[in-house]
Amino acid sequence: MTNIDSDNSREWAAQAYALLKKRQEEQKQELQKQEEQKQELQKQEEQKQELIDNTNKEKFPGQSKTIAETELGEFDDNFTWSAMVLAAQGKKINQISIDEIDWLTKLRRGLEETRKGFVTELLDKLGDDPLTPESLDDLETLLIRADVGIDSTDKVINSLRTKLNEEVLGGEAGIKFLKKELKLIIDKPIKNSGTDILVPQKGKLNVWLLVGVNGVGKTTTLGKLAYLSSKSNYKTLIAAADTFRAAAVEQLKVWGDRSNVDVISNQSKNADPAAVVFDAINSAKKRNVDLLLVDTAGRLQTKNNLMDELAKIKKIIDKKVPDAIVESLLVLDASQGQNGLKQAKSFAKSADLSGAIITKLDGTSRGGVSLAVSEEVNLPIRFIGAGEGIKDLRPFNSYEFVEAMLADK
Ligand SMILES: Nc1nc2c(ncn2[C@@H]2O[C@H](COP(=O)(O)OP(=O)(O)OP(=O)(O)O)[C@@H](O)[C@H]2O)c(=O)[nH]1
Ligand SMILES: [Mg+2]
Repeated sequence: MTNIDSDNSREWAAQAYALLKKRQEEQKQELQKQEEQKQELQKQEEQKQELIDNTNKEKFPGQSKTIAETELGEFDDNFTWSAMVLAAQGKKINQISIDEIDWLTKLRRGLEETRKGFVTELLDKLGDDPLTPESLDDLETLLIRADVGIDSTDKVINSLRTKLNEEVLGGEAGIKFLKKELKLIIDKPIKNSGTDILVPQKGKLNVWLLVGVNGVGKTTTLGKLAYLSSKSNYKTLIAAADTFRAAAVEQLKVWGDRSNVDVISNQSKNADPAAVVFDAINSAKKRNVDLLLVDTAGRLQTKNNLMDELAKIKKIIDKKVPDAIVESLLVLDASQGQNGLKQAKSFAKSADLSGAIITKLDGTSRGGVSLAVSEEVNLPIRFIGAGEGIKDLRPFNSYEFVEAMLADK
């Protein structure tokens, strides 16, 4: 990546910042103008109708549902770093958005604890000296401590060792090589899947099942996905197939409401999750839906029940829409570290998974578990979540992830 300390980089970032600031001002003015026009129209309508009733509110819907625009923060080191990460991926100055900068800042901040665990320590240990076999031993310990997993760690350390036999590596070159190796590990299952970024295929019904143990963030992630999907103009629908937890439907409806996406549910006690999915598919077909997001239960009486239920849901989908594109996405809470990895392995054995979503990357020291999931469970990571807000989920980008995990400042 470009060195963010260089004058050129700062100058580039400063220009990007000025451009975003200007764009934000223009947007604010435009919004204000629209708001004034709306109010003016509303006033005229009210004057026309002697009877002022609630119908006026219905004519101007959506105000409470509008998700606030992200505010441009300070021009600081976070901004410069984020702008540089985007620039290194070929983004031009006028292609950068505040949302992207905001996300990268969050990701970098979120991975701070993971980073503190090893990069900072590693850099302290290395200083400017070349890497030695002893520093590799330190690195090995640090990687294991960051929950990168034994297999991934072995792979990285072996590559570094081979490299050290060939040439002398200084601290900075060592970090660069390390980033490359970590990226290779995360990218492998993504490359193998043949799909770099998971998006719904147009013209077909796409069904994404969110599965995982209780409390990992399935419902929250589904809410964020509904927002991303509808914002990207995919016709989206939610199926509330967690019928085990009483409050699950209400929780989903709140998310559905925020992104204007309907929720298909059955509130009767002990409703059959597969029956909810059945209804949702009918509805999806009628409405020409692109993406049906299915929330599933994280806890049932026994683990076998959970797997049986998922199998039943899948069977219904296969039967009703054999040409649907089905994705079973395992949601994993990064803060659970190796425990999360165990869950992933056990789910992968019983449920036919096609990808993983890593959540709660904000404020955990165990972000390295993402590498273990890629290496040991061979699952492509599709999205990552770093916060409880509706915008705190993004398609997974291995370059950004590794840069954030190893950012040296
Ligand atoms: N900090 C943080 N919290 C999150 C994130 N994703 C989810 N959460 C929180 O984790 C808690 C559990 O989230 P849910 O979405 O209800 O988890 P679930 O997997 O649906 O849980 P069950 O339905 O009980 O199985 C909630 O308090 C969420 O706000 C995240 O990326 N960051
Ligand atoms: Mg849930």
